[in-house]
Amino acid sequence: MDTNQLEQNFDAKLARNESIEPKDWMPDNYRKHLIRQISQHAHSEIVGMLPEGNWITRAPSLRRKMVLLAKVQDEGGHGLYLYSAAETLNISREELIDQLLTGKAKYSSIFNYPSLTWADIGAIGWLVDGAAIMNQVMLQRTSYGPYARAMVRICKEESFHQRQGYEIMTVLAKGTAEQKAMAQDALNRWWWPSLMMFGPPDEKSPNTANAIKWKIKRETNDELRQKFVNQTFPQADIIGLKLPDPDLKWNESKGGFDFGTPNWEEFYNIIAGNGPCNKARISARTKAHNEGAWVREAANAYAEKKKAVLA
Ligand code: BYC
Repeated sequence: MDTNQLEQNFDAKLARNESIEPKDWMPDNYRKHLIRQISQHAHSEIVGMLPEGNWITRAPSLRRKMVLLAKVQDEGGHGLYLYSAAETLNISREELIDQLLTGKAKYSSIFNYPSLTWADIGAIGWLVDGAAIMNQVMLQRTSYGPYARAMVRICKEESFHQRQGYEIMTVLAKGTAEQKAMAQDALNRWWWPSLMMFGPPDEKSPNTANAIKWKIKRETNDELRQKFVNQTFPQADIIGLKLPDPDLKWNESKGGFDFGTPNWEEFYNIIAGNGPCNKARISARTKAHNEGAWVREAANAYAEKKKAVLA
């Protein structure tokens, strides 16, 4: 088949909502787009372990510590499913990790903020995992099969993460005046960065048009951000916290909230590597990678030996 026919087949598959699988023909730009998005997603999962890992030794009770440990381990697992999905697109794990550590690949802006108090762990679970699920639910129907399948399990685990965060916030918000103030302070600091997780406004998003055309994304950055605001307002209200946005107002005609504009200058500064924790995050990942070299060597040696025995 010539390229025209291959492209027609590819488009017809997408039109029938059939998934594209690793051995199927796909346009080179589709492959590149997916490698970029899936690997950035994988990097976000493993860098996302850092701000929360920061609180494992200081969790306020054994129960809290066990739950947080389980959550942080889940994030590591998500990274693994996603790196594996990216590898099916013909790129090696080494190359992907190298792109992260040398700053060629991005990871979510949200993980470049510090986690200052225990309430931040509640806010991260509630808002950051909440925003992640909002995005990932649609990704269960993304057009690339391995990515969609990874998302199914990730979404189930993220729902647990969101609930554990909301539960922490609920307990603090109903506790002493000091605890409630701590919860409100965490909400104030994490709210706007959570809205930025969805990416720049649609008219400033260079990748959205292709993502929608290829059914990689089923909803745009702005559509998802709007849904997230609509969902989160009542959750804050129920536990007596206030979203830190003076422009937040119910708009009957659109059936959703109007809300203020995130500080996009801060966002672009962070994704350029200049946020409060960018350097610390990459240096922690580099250290972990270097210290894990012997594990990779041992695993590879075992794999080689097994191959030789089976040959
Ligand atoms: N942070 O054209 P656009 C999680 C970049 S949660 C950093 O709109 P796209 C977790 C974008 O990459 C987070 N960079 O891009 C939760 C692009 O630059 P490049 C992970 C961002 O791809 C709790 C440029 O800005 N979730 O894992 O259509 C605990 C223009 O943007 C961000 C996902 O990754 C950002 N927030 O949309 C632990 C979901 N936003 O690549 C872990 C999958 C934009 O051209 N990813 N940029 O140099 C996506 O849905 C999309 O890739 C995005 C961006 C919504 C993130």
